Amino acid sequence: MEKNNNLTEILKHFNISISPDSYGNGHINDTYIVKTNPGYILQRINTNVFKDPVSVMENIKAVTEHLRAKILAAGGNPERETLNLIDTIDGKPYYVDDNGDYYRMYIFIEGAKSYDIVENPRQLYNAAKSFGNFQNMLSDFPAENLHEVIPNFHNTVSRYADFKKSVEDDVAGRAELVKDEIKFVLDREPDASVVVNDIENGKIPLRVTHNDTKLNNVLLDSVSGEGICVIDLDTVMPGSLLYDFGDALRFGGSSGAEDERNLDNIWFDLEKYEYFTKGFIETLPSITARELELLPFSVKLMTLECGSRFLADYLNGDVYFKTHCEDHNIVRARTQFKLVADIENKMDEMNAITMRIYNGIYR
Ligand code: ADP
Ligand code: GN1
Ligand code: MG
Repeated sequence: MEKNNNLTEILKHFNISISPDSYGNGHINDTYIVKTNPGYILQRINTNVFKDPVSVMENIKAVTEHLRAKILAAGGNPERETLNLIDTIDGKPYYVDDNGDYYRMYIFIEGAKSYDIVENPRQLYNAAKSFGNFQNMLSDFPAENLHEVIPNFHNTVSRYADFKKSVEDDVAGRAELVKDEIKFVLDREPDASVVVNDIENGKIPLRVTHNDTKLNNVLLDSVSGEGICVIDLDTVMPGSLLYDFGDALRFGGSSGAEDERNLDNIWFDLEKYEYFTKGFIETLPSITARELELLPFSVKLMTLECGSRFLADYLNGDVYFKTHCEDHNIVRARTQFKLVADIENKMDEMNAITMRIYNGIYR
């Protein structure tokens, strides 16, 4: 829930004297637009999700400095192609108020938009190139310098353990209402260990990844549609390329909104899969044979993970994701499970599309 802090007072610490307006549709932080010229984005970091906000800010500072140097070296515009933190009047990259809330400010990137729903598949091609390029730019970032701000964020094995605990505890007394959905998740437990095991035994490389590659976490140019800037850098941590690929298509490959109530409107769209996959593979020639093989599976895995997280939050009484109605989390979980079932049916086609794209580019 949004807090009623005095944001005008907060902004004075960034040397700004107007009041901001709520902005965007993120599920985690409170985001505000500051309509000055140039404009800014003010965010209150969600410290229920990010228990150690100082580590989050250290990660973001280090990552954005690294990206800035890469963008400059490539002749780009770092004020548009990466996030830029604005310091407080005390010279710090964030402000802590009397309640212990953490605020940060970024330059507002003009002439670009994020999308909560895909309007045409070309957007996925462009977003994929941005996410792929983001990984490329971070390929020489010293991963050991990153704090693991949410431990085991995409560890699907430990996500299953968390899920089972939520079912057992049933703190909101809702488990009886969603027995079918719980069974859907539990039936697929063997999937959870595939990527995690391969990372552990060295068959899949750890890379510095974004870990939250929703379409609304990339800004596309309002005129050309080209990918401009990858945003929402809170979860940049060591991870697998498969997490970024799978999570992007979980959201971008759907025929409808993440919280669509009419499940007849939800299916997995192979055309969208094709566009995103092309942009991603094209940009990431370093992809290994095992990663390539698991691309289609990763979409199922990340969709299952996200659905189980929405369902767990429903069982926990809606304490993690922002919700706008009483059943929001279960509505979201159901779209994810509908997608998982459809992806399972389309796995052969997804494998064929992937190999056709790869062979078309690299063979
Ligand atoms: P959350 O972690 O809650 O998802 P985000 O960092 O993704 O928050 O921000 C929410 C939304 O605000 C984004 O989807 C995007 O539309 C917008 N936004 C965030 N940062 C910027 C920026 N620097 N310039 C323009 N828009 C931004
Ligand atoms: C959250 O912050 P946002 O809205 O981009 C969540 C992701 C989920 C996503 C589901 C830190 O992303 O992991 O996939 O919601 N971020 C965090 O829409 O938990
Ligand atoms: Mg976001």
